[in-house]
Amino acid sequence: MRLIQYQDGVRKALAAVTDDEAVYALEDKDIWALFRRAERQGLTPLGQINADIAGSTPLNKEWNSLELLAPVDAPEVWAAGVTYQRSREARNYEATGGKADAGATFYDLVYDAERPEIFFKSTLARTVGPGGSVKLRSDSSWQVPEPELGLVLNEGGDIVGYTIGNDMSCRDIEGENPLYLPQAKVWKQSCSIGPAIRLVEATQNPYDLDISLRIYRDEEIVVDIGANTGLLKRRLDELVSFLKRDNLLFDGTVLLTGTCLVPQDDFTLRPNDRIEIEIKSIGTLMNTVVA
Ligand code: DO4
Ligand code: MG
Repeated sequence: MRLIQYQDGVRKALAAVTDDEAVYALEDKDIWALFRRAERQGLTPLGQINADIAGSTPLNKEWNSLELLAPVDAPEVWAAGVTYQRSREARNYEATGGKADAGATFYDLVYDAERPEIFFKSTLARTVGPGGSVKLRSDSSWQVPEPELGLVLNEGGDIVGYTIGNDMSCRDIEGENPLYLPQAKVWKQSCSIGPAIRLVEATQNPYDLDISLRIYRDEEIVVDIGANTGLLKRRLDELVSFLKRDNLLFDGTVLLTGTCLVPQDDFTLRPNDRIEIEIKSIGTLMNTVVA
């Protein structure tokens, strides 16, 4: 079971999407209202949704044809880095210009350290949803999407569901100096989340999700790669425990868990590229690139 938000006339609406892709409008204004209603009824969120949709009629529409919005209004998006060997290799390539004998880098150290890399990625105003445009920075010539599993947290730091995130990144800016990380990661429309949230209780195993990245340019596919979250070096609760330590979380804080997919090193995004990131049990997050 997944939850989506969509524009229904002038109002933002919440709906449940079943595993057979049927869409049921829900009465709650957002997932938090649904969770509170479930709690009052002594039900889990999934139990509440199943009770709501039993005997009701699904919308006569494919969910992807709705005007989808980010599935949660995330006040903040944080991100973990170098949580996959593939990211470690790519960061080392940027930082050393591809020299294999450069010695241990910060990235090698953080990959093995007890404390993970966690950085501030985005705010509500900087984050776009499915179908939205992600922007390129004007002062970078090496930019890529980073497809990541996203954890949707409540204010207590519990993982309530999983979504997909795109941690847009400038490889040249970060490679020049790791202290430039905030500029390599945070700008207007540099983060995207969606298209749905899969409820925790409806997720079999978050450590076994195939994730794929496709990039289309003039309708030709120019990047087509995939990996699996089973390659994650860390546990999800370990990442959350570092994020929430002495910190303030909100209902809807999203934590991206790092990328396992990096396009070939000579690839950079261009305006009008179409990015598709897919995790089958969540959906496909599609965004177009603008200058
Ligand atoms: O160190 C930079 C961040 C790496 C990152 O965003 C990732 O591994 O996904
Ligand atoms: Mg990343």
